[in-house]
Amino acid sequence: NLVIGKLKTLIRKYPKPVGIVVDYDTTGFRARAETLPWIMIRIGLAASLRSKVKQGCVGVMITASHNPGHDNGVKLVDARGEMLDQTLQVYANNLCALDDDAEVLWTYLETLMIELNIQLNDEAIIGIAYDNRESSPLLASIVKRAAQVLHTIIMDFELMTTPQLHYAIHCYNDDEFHGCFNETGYFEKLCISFQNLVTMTPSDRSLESLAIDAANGVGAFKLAQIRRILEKFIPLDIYNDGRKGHLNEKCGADYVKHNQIAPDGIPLKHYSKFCSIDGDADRLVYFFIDKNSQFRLLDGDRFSVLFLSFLSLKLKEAQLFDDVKIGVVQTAYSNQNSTDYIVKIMKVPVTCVRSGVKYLHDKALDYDIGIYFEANGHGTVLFSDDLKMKVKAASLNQQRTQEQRLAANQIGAFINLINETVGDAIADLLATEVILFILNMNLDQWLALYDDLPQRLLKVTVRNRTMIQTTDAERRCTAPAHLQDRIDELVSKYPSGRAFVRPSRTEDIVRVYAEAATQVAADELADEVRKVVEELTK
Ligand code: 16G
Ligand code: ZN
Repeated sequence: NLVIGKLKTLIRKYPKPVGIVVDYDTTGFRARAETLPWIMIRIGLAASLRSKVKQGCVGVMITASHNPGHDNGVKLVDARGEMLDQTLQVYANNLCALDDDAEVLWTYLETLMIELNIQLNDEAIIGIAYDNRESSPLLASIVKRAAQVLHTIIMDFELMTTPQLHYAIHCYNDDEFHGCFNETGYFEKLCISFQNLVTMTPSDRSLESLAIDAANGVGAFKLAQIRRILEKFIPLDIYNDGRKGHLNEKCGADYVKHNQIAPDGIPLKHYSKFCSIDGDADRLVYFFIDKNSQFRLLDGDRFSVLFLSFLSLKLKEAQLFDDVKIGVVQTAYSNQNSTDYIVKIMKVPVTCVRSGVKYLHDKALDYDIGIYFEANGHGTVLFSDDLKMKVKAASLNQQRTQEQRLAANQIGAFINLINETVGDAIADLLATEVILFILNMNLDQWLALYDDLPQRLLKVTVRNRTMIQTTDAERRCTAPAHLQDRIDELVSKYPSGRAFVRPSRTEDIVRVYAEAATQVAADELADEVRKVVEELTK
């Protein structure tokens, strides 16, 4: 059997370390790069089977996002450009759990093929991309060789951001694109929509320079292309551009959000607005230094509010607002004041779901316009086909006033600018810039829309984090007994208090989150909750 022979060669070259256990969930695998080659064999096989089942192209992204440069990881992108379906997660995990033996793997693959009603010779096609880590090309080549064992066509996209790959897979499988994707198409989509939005807006102002911290990641190389194309419209100055600094080291969206400080490597004095993206360019945060020399952060919640403000205004101007179901999706980490602003001031519904992009994305599909952002800066906007048609019709309808048609055109161009497949830091930053331009707002004014409640996030190490179980979008605990009652009791002592506890899915720890009217109170509440968690998990 040829397949077994080829698998044997791969396994011999990249053996599975003894006793290792891994878990693929919606966030993919992530670990020290040198521990990953054997996993890439399983990923290549799983991706190939998935493609045969879906009769479409699936994607494999090699990246560890905001983790340090010595780590790496892998994520599968499903045939519509979205995150992986749950059943495939099970297969990927099963493949990893099996003995490191070609015959054992093959037996399982055969069972799966019968179960999934596919054949070894069925067509399979996968697109592989990677970020700029040193370990990435080798890991990608292992995925490729393993997939080829199951007769798979490979599209080698090489260096790309995670959202670019999602978009590429979407295009490949969408009839409208005739199964083709090239990077120029992606850049054109973003830049042309951006230019359209700027030129169609009557204004004698021009866009101010934006200083971008690119985390020394793959985004820097892609942004350099966008910068050239958009030169005449907006000066984009790229720092931490991967030429000397280390990936995600004292820079990038996660570092800035987590530590609430400016990244290294960016001249703070020279600009009035800054943003940071993460290592694979799917997260974005903005920041600036205010007149009191204070660092001020604009995180994911702020994008929800800004995008919503823009879209509701334009829907109203286009006389479309009343026909459209618009909603925002957040997680428990979203600041309560952002939720209150959206619900009470903007009168738009907010749904809270458990953290993990997939859960936000799925919920956002319930709306004509579903805006979702995690507080960490990952998010996008989804538009229903029906909404797209209405907007198009409104922009062409000669019976409408010029103002109404302009607003519809602006919404149309905005839809085109957004990467609907997944949060895309580059698309999101262009969207943010153009909204600020159209609404004539600076970062101060954006920040002043509402004040964040002070918050505190703590990590608690416990014996076994699975002892903590949650419900209600991770906002309440169902185990261990009495934990929730004790948290409720503590929270009731603090004005505007809110706190929750959840086990992390990416680290072996429990996270405690608290909010209250003052920073001292938020710190104290978080600390008291931490003590209760420690006591009840002993
Ligand atoms: C992953 C998720 C992110 C989530 C985080 C929670 C994706 C692509 N990423 O990074 O959305 O916020 O996990 O991590 O789904 P935690 O369970 O350690 O708090
Ligand atoms: Zn990322």
